[in-house]
Amino acid sequence: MLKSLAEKILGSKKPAIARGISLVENESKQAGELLKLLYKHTGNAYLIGITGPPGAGKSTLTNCLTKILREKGFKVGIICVDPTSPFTGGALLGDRIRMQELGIDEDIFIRSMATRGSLGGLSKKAKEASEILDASGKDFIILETVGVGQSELDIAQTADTTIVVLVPESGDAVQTMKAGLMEIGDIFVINKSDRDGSDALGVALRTMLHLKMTKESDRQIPVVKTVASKNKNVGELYDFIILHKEYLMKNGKLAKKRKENLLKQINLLVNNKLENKFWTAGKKKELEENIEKISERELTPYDFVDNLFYSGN
Ligand SMILES: Nc1nc2c(ncn2[C@@H]2O[C@H](COP(=O)(O)OP(=O)(O)O)[C@@H](O)[C@H]2O)c(=O)[nH]1
Ligand SMILES: [Mg+2]
Repeated sequence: MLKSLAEKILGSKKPAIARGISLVENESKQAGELLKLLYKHTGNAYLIGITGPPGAGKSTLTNCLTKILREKGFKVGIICVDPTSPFTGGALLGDRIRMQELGIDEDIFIRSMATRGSLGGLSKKAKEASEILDASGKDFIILETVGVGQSELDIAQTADTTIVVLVPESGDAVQTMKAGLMEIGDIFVINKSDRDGSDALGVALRTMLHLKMTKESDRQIPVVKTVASKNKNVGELYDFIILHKEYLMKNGKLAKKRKENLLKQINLLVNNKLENKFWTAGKKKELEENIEKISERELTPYDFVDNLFYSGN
């Protein structure tokens, strides 16, 4: 059963890809088995992360980029993780229409993972979903995430090229730094540059990036001004993505980056497994029974945890 699903995914069958991603999303036991069957067929897709504040134009940019990638003959997978504007349920009408437009193309697979599970879980699921798309033969996978919390940063960091999207009204560059976005961007986009303030943001960003570059990188991080809603300058953004890809592929940087990501992924898998194994029903019950005592200072959390490790439960 799973074997035939895996084969259909490898054959790029849309319903099979959808089913595979659903297994991952629902944290089904079969998901792990499916990912094992697919793993040796992954590693061929190039992962683009697009992150930034809600409403910055990430989805609009993703659409423009996808069109360019399709014109070049590439197959594209898209995963959107946006808890602030879920596609389903209370979805934005524009987003839904765009998804339908792209979804018609046999060689585009688009999926939103906004509504289920905890955020921490979402980054793991998004990574797993991208493995399914990778195995299905997509050349490029775009991971669109809202850059507001750590887990979104985690998702962005699993990408080969991370694009940080800012808008003039999203405030000054200092805020970007605070949100940790400065650290993860391989390319910066100032979208909505049809609005006031984009020049000032551009200057501030370039100054900060220049300082950063002299400290830690041999590559100048580009800043691209776009108007995604008018498809302006997205071609330039595409060129910068390809340049970054070539930069990484020279000197084995891409392999090194992916290996580092693998180490992080394995660490997470171990932590998850340990945690699940550790918290047996008996141990959960012990915690429930003792939390009052600990809270009343009759028992220290340290002794409690020490005992928990040696209890037979
Ligand atoms: N003025 C202007 N509006 C834009 C631009 N790009 C996107 N928008 C609009 O901004 C809104 C939010 O865009 P969306 O792509 O959904 O943002 P996301 O939340 O980052 O995915 C939509 O109404 C878009 O039409 C732009 O470059 N200029
Ligand atoms: Mg969006």
